[in-house]
Amino acid sequence: MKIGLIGLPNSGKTTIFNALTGLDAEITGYSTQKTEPNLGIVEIKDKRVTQLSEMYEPQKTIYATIEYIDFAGLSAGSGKEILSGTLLSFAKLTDALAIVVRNFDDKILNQTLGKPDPLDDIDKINTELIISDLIIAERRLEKIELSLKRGIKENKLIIEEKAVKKAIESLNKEIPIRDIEFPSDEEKSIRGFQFLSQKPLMIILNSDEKNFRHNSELLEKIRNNFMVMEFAGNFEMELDKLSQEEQQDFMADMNIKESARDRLTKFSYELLGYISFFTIGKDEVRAWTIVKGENAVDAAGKVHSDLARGFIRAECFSYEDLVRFGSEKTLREKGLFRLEGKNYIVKDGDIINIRFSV
Ligand SMILES: Nc1nc2c(ncn2[C@@H]2O[C@H](COP(=O)(O)OP(=O)(O)O)[C@@H](O)[C@H]2O)c(=O)[nH]1
Ligand SMILES: [Mg+2]
Repeated sequence: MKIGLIGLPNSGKTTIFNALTGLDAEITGYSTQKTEPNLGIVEIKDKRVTQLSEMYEPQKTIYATIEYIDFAGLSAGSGKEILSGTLLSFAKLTDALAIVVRNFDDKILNQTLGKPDPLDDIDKINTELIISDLIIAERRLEKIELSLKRGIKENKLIIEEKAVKKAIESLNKEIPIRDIEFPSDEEKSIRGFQFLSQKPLMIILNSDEKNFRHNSELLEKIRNNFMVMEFAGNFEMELDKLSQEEQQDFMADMNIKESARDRLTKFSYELLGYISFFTIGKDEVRAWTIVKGENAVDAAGKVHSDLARGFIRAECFSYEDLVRFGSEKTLREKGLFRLEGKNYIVKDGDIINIRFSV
């Protein structure tokens, strides 16, 4: 899963990126010369995977990962193409975007940018995303219309024209593409554009150590429109550099129950509707990510396209049951070891082995 951190300059994107990845990317401190994004991959230390690894002692244990992309150079109101080509190409690769907003006082930032105004900043960034999409959509519409004028009356093109027009109409009213309901053929026709305002979006309120946990009113307001979580960016970045023990002490002081990394992981799964299933064996114990509602064939396809193509049955039991009863043998005796067909909807924590033949 790939999450892109975007936001106004000096909102704390890189600080939060460091807190999430444990990396040490340069904090620009008021200047934003850098335009290359920072990239960091984090293993999701799902305790269930660790436990399965202890039980099966495989040669390899593979956790799911989240990749964070910290974008520099997105600034509001520049009036031209805000996202440069490189940035846009990276942003397109993301599964979701997280807008980092400044909710901390800083003498110099207060003088140059004004006092923190999270709601206004969220508006500004959303407008930027909408403008970026509008430029792309309008360009595409011109091309489509040109083709239609030249007499190319392909059905595909006509469907796409409808979708793009709908998108432009909403964007002009500042409605993100995410909020438009397209018939599935229209949705498919524009999927390739990877419109930014279509991506699942969350807000990270980057608060001061001092006001952290005292922003419930503000959070409520943001929550009216977006999924939001609060970080104490600087504090949590520093925290990551300490020993495990010290971290625990400081977190207890701040009444933080889980690390920034763990909180954002859970939150991202929720935002994207993702769940986990596992494959086990002597060679490998591995976590896989799937969208809630996907079936056994979809799960098979995550592991290998051959498994989906030649799918026969899924042997399946739950992690909870395995831990409760201790062995696959007992699960079989209890009837908890199931054989599921193509339409079986995968549940979080399922342990799956695909029977297939190609
Ligand atoms: N007080 C405070 N300052 C922060 C916090 N997060 C970032 N900063 C400061 O804000 C400035 C910009 O941070 P940076 O992470 O480089 O922002 P970016 O431009 O969005 O990547 C730096 O001087 C940071 O030290 C925070 O949570 N609290
Ligand atoms: Mg930065």
